[in-house]
Amino acid sequence: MDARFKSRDIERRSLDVDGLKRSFLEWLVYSVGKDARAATRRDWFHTVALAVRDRVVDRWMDTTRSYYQEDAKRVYYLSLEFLIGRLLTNSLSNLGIMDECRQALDRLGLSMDDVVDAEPDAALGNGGLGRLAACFLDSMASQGLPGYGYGIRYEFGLFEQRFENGWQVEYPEQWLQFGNPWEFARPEVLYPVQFYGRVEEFRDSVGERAYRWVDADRVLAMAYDTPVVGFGGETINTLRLWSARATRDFNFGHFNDGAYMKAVEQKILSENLSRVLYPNDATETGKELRLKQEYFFTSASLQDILRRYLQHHSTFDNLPNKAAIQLNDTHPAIGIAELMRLLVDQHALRWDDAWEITRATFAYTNHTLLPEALEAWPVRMIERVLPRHMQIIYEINAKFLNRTKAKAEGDNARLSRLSLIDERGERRVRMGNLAFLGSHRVNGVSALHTELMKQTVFADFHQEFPDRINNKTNGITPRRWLKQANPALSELITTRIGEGWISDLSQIAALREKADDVVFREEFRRAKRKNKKRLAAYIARQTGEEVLVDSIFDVQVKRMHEYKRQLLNVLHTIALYNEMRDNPTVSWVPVTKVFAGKAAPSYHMAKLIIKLINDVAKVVNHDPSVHDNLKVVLLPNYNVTAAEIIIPAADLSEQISTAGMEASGTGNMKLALNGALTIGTLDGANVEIREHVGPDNIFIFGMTAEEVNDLRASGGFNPRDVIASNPSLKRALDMISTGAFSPDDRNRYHPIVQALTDGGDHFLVTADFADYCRAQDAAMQLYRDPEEWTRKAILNTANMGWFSSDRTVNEYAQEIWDVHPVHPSHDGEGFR
Ligand code: OAK
Repeated sequence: MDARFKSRDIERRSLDVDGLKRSFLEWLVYSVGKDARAATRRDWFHTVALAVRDRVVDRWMDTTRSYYQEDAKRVYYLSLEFLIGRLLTNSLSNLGIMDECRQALDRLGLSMDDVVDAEPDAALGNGGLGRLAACFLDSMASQGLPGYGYGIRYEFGLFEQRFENGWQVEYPEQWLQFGNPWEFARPEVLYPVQFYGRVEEFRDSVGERAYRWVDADRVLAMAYDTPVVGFGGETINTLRLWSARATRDFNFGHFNDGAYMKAVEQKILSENLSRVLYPNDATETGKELRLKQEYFFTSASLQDILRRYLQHHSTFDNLPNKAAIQLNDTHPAIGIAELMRLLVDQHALRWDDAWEITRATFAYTNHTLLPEALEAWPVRMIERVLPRHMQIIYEINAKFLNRTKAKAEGDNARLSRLSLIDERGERRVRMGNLAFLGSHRVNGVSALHTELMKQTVFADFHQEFPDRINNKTNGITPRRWLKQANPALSELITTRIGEGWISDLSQIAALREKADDVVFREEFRRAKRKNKKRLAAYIARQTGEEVLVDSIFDVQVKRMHEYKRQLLNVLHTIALYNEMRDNPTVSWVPVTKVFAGKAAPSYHMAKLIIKLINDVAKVVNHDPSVHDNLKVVLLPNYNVTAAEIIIPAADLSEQISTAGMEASGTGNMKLALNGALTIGTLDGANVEIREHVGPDNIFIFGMTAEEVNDLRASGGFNPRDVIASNPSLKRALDMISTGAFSPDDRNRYHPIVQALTDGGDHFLVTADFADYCRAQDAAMQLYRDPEEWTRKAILNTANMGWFSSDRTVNEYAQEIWDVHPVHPSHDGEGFR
């Protein structure tokens, strides 16, 4: 071999400081095409990312090869969203070469932080569901599980949020503008995906009735692969994202007509499919383009899965033993009809055999019970866009209802609830029912949520299939959410208990005994204070507001939604403000209320709540009579990177949804793991967090899900009575309604006041207000005693081990997927 190539080949893999430095310089010149003197921070980011990527490629191929050689059962995680965030620190940290990289950059006169900051966030998701998918990818790779992510390579991720005059304004998020160094384009991995057209019936070779989908429009799905680096770098899995490409024959047809401009227009239109992520978190608007996105990525993924399977097999009997397909909510649920179509129409399987294989292959995770979020596509739309799938759905439904009819004993109401078609009003396909019926396992994401699934939306299905629903409480990856986001605390932990916790978070329980160690408490506080300083600087940069590092950092970060009750927090803020003004001589515990979160662009109430927070902030922050004891900040553009700065700095974690409405929450887990005390309702995973951290180390308040249910069943309550009996609530609401925070437009908040009063207060903000204030007071009192507060904070960190997504993914692997770790064989130099 040419000696030069050989030395470069070794260079690509070397992990020491000199090797990294040489390879940075080489990449900068030969791939980024810049001279070190002219290079921008972004150039350096691309350089470093490409050099790091070099170091995973061999192991990535080894991993893929071992899966292939062992013909291992794979799990395919189909998700319309992957909220990944930045990858540079993640890759370096998982490869164990963070320090080496920092030193190499140092020798080049560069700051690692600047280089890291030049990376845009991969924000291919809205919130909880998308971030969970990203945590699962990390956990699968870190545990050697053969897991693939499949989704869409959106050209525009979740919009960038800015505040203009206190209002949310959305800007396009152009994360691909300067290229994406992590991905590998695979122009040869292309699958056709069809839309529209019609179905033709014909007789097959043995005279059986068969169907084909004809006269359809075609789009191509092209693959982009991103390596998913597991902790320790042993396993490198694949995230495959699809991008829409126009077909060539599509264009040629128009060229022959001479309609050149039309051809180009059509090309742009068909490539719009993967242009933009829909910005609605957990609410569905029923747009045709969204349905097409769902089918587009699902169909391409299934074609790819079958192609891979057929490399080793000639019949489909073994598919369920070689592939587990997890549906991340109902967004890919059309895949059930699609797999049936592929097996029956394209591979000529008998219906019943195809159905058995399909059901044994799919499993479905539900992420919300909110009625507006349960997907139900108009039958007429599916008939038009996916005519063959509509027939298949009817057929699945007919066979199921026929079998059930006998047992239902004339209970037609029950049958119509079980039907895949909602016949009330415009006929619609209930995607949840389709997902349930076409899966062998269905799960909720916290113990409470799974129980509520059984009692509410899926009650009839649960009766019909009592073994199908099971619980898989969510988790979070300790690599990103403790090791990387919180170096101060993670280094402290490692000095005391070793680094085993990084890949086995249950080991963090060894910190429990340290809660009583006064020296450890001091060090724990020091780490928290360092993070709070970092956040204070960030707040100053982002909002211009100076906050007291020694105030309670009371944090509510999540999507803006009425059920998450940011309003409850705002009302408490106003009440506290009034108390501080009324009692200026009392020595108050200073409080900084930190909010962050995006509202869906069409969700007017959520946007009005954003404006209210900003208006309240303006009044409170500039009122000298509260002596800086209270500050309110709403940080713009909450995303994964912002979360990594905010979460490690939190003292108090707001998890205050109306009980029964938050399926799980995962921010609650990140905050508690980083030593924040939770103030929360018994909702979602808060219930399990209380069990793990202990009732003395969490502030629980408010109605339970059962009480909420009973109250609603009994016809609700009159918020006016509650308000009248609570002077501080009344005063806060009066201030909002008379324009104390909106002197320029005194009626601005009428819709909010209306919703909380005559509107019936659907989310029970007023009903929970008094108890919330009691819990807030208890938190403030505790904060006066730093030793006791720190003791509880440490116990939170120490008791959160169970909430690792490694544990969650293992439960899926054992109880749903039946997949097992594979240990790739690598030759050459390894990672630590
Ligand atoms: C998004 C779109 C449609 C349906 C649900 C969602 C969603 O993000 N749900 C959230 O999923 C998280 C992960 O399971 C949960 O922790 C949140 O409670 C839930 O709201």
